[in-house]
Amino acid sequence: MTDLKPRTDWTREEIAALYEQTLDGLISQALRVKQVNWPEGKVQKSQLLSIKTGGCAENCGYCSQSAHFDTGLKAEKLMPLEDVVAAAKRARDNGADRFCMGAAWRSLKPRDVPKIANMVSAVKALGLETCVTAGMLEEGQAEALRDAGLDYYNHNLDTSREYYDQVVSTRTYEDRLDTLAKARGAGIKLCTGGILGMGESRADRIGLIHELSRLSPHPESVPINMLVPIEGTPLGQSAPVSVIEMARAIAVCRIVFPKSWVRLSAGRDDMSEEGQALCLLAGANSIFVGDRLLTTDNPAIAQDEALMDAIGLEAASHAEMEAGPASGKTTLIGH
Ligand code: SAM
Ligand code: DTB
Ligand code: SF4
Repeated sequence: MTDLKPRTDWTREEIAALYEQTLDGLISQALRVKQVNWPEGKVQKSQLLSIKTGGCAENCGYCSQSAHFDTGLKAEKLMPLEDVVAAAKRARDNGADRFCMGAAWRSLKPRDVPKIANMVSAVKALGLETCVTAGMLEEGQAEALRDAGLDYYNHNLDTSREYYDQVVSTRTYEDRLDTLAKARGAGIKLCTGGILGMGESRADRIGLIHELSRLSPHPESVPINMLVPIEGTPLGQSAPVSVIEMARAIAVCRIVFPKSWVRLSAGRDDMSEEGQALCLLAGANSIFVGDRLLTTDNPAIAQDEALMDAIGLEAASHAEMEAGPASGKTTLIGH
């Protein structure tokens, strides 16, 4: 370990070597990185709200909200501002520090930008960090959202470049990278990660982490989702991924993204307490709280509190969250 900047020049082979070592070797390496960069070891809490549900033009094979599949989900209009604010207040009461507003859109329409901007400003005024995920961005839209107070834009790469067309065919990997560049260009922090359990190989998981590691600077937030299988979608019958594989991917992310929040995202409701504990011990330092994600369930707050107590993990305060990783020290692994 040396004091150097997070690396954006990882090779796939180096990431594969991290991923494929023994689990105790991998986790102990991830823990060293965590201790240097996140000495407080606190867990950041985000809460999601689906502000525009269903009827999406994209055909993401995992998603309950695509208009291409019959998942039984009713499409809804954009939620009124006051309902969003009320939900954000509840999230703050739940101890969340970041509020993530998700819209089932292929891309953000010019007419919706002022509406989303108003939501961002109102949520920011509650003292919460703001995050939006609303599909592809066009020129100038990221700047408008930034000016409204947007901290993060979520836009997941989901899987490797090679496996991408097995998951979605209505857009390309390059489209995804282009929107990430637009958000970054406006000075918005990036939240981007992927999903495990879509029938991809381990090489695809390594490929995803490699693509994410090439983003410079690194995404500030890296969500790792376990597929929540949705009946009626092409991926609804996928074989579940093991929690040990989730822990491996998270530990590799901890090492490769030493200064990013690595989130154990969707899928916790299908995991045992022990499984979640393993992923947190492997280096995840962020979770979604509240009993709903976008359209599926998440563990209840009381359950999460019991889990945190059992492991002895504390929630990060707003100030600690804004301060981010320990300054001055950076960890370089692999040299
Ligand atoms: N439409 C926007 C987009 O695709 O960027 C935002 C909403 S979309 C639901 C946000 C992310 O949630 C997806 O990129 C995907 O990674 C994750 N996601 C969606 N459905 C999921 C599922 N069933 N299981 C796990 N993750 C899922
Ligand atoms: C992310 O990586 N996962 C979140 C958030 N970012 C937008 C969404 C998870 C959605 C899980 C399925 C659902 O609730 O519809
Ligand atoms: Fe639409 Fe996003 Fe769902 Fe894809 S993941 S179908 S873009 S809401």
